[in-house]
Amino acid sequence: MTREGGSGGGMRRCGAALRLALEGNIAVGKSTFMKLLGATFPEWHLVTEPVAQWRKVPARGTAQAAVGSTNLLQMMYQEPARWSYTFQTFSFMSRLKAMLEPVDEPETPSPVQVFERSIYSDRYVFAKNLSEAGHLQALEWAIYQDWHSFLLQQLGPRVVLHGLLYLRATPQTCLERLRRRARSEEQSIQLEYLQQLHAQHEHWLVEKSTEVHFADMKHAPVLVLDVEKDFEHDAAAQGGLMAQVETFVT
Ligand code: DGT
Repeated sequence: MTREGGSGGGMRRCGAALRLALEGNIAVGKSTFMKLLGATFPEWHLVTEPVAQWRKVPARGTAQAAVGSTNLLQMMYQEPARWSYTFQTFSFMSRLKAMLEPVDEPETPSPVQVFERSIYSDRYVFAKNLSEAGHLQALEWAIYQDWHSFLLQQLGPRVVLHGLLYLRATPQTCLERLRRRARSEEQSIQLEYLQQLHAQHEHWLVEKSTEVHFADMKHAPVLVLDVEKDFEHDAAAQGGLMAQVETFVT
């Protein structure tokens, strides 16, 4: 475990909830980890990723209206050059809405909020990678970055995260977990794609070589959690991971 960019005990912001994002490669185990967080810290507020929304985009006013919805996730994997920009606008918006939604009753504020992925991995992992792979045109990438920077600047404190939890495993291990869960849209995913996404996470969260354009997020502390060994059915491993998270937030 390494913790970078923060000093012990300095994360809590003047009474407001501590806001964290859970990051990591496809199929690394984020959903399982969210469930574990929920069981360990029942007073925390957890926001899962809106992947279901991307698989069922309401088709009002489109040619697909008759079937009721569109599977944008599938379209993005089948025809990345055509649908990546559309996908990134939709995934960004769903992530932003999740972040801006008021979550707490005023009398019972949760001490910690955890979001599964964020508007930051949207840009610094996925959109950046799609641009480098040639699936986002230079113009699309420029437009994406322009509105991303503008919106974050405008929203300021409302989109600041106080820390990032990075679940880390090798791309090979992620591929094995991905094949085991067999989500239909992901059948075409190859090891190379997971290697690219792994590298993007490492540049952003460990090497800090990705330029982050929002000043308040440049130095967000990162907790790197090694999940190479499967933790789903291993109580000791789960206890170790939760202890690291607890130390990170206190
Ligand atoms: P987990 O619980 O660690 O197994 O996580 P997953 O795989 O359920 O969740 P995630 O976020 O890694 O990805 C869900 C699917 O959506 C996966 O096929 C990757 C894709 N995806 C997620 N975010 C983005 C994005 O911003 N852009 C693109 N192009 N794909 C994304």
